[in-house]
Amino acid sequence: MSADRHKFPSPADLEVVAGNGLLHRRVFLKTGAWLAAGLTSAATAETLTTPPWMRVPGKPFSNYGRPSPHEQVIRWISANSAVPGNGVSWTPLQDLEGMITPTGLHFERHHNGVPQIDPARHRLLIHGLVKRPLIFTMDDLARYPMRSHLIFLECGGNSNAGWREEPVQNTVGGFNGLVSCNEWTGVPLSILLDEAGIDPGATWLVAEAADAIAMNVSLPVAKAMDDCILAIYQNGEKVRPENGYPLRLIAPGWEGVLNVKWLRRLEVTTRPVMARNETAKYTELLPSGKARQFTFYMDAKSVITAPSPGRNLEGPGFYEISGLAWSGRGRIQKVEVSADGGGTWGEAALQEPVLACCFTRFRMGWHWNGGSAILKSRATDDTGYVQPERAALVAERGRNGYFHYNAIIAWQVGEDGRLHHVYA
Ligand SMILES: Nc1nc2c(c(=O)[nH]1)N[C@H]1C(S)=C(S)[C@@H](COP(=O)(O)O)O[C@H]1N2
Ligand SMILES: [Mo]
Repeated sequence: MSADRHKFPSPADLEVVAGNGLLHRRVFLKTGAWLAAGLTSAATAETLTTPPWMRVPGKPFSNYGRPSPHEQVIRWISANSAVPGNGVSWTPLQDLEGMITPTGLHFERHHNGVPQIDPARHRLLIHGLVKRPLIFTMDDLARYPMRSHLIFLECGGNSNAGWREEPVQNTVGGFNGLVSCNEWTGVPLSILLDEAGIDPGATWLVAEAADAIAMNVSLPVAKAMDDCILAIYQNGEKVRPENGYPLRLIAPGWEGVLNVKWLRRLEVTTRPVMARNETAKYTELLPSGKARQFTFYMDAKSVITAPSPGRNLEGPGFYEISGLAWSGRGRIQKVEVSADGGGTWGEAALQEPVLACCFTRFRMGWHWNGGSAILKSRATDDTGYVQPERAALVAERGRNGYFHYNAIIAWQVGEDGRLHHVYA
């Protein structure tokens, strides 16, 4: 970047919408503003030399594409060294743009490793309170009508470091990367349940997996009939082994744990099974002494991915603040951004498409004057729910929290352009 960057023009002709230099979203329509900001240096014909790769023919075709060797974006893994199949890997949200997570960078949470399933030997059983128990091969399932959902999937434990007394210092992905957004395609669960003929008194399903712990959870029949699918495809190709190959339950907008991977059995019943992942885990004591259980929905949340810790500023001037917002209860209605720690807010531009239970990319122009600043983003969904400040979340949920951390996240910008996570 040229030193011209520092000779930024007065932002007088740009509409400032909130304190500390936040610009109206119309700034994106005025491309001239970015040129005037000195992002481009003087162009002459000599600047374009002939690089070595223009002097020889390029490489031949490949059977399966891979990222450029110059791009080394990876999932960061944290697993139990004694049981390496138990742990997580985080999506590097700080390195990604747009709304789709590349399949190979979808976060992972396994309780007992990735089973190596032969699809020819995999079966799905639907039984319990049904007229006709059914068993399906993958070939059987492939003959049913399918539907796609472009949805985020978030672990209920995502961002749990936010509950700590001291703000965790990590990248956006290392802190919040147990969330990803993919297109999932498969058979609507309602079709299969209708075929089996569920007893009208049945209220729950127990979903069980073909991994080495036979992981299971309970799912209300109402959700199963509403919008769940049994996914066979992920971003257009067969579901990846680590994400549930060959068959995965998708429960849009609900905690990751409900989205059972390597699905092999659905038992229709009248009560939850009280599995480990709905009793010992995912149940939390509130200040009132009551416990929250079956907190299925992932509430509205947002995070600024650029700039962010590790993606620091290179000096005063114009920047685009960009981030992700999502809600398990519906569409994102607006995202507000603050550069003065929440004193004043401006509305960010939402990139289309804005879909229910899906990542929404937001963008906001910012003229950083080089002083210290605190950046925040605040999502509102179409139910009217507003992402809470941290103090409000802690007041409501107490100090026993581990799951469902969705508070507003604050990045402190120092005069050196470096960013840190703060509680502010
Ligand atoms: N069979 C099975 N399904 C599972 C899990 C698991 O360990 N085994 N983990 C659950 C949890 S806690 C989460 S957050 C999501 C993670 O999905 P992913 O690994 O595709 O990101 O899968 C859920 N489904
Ligand atoms: Mo999870």
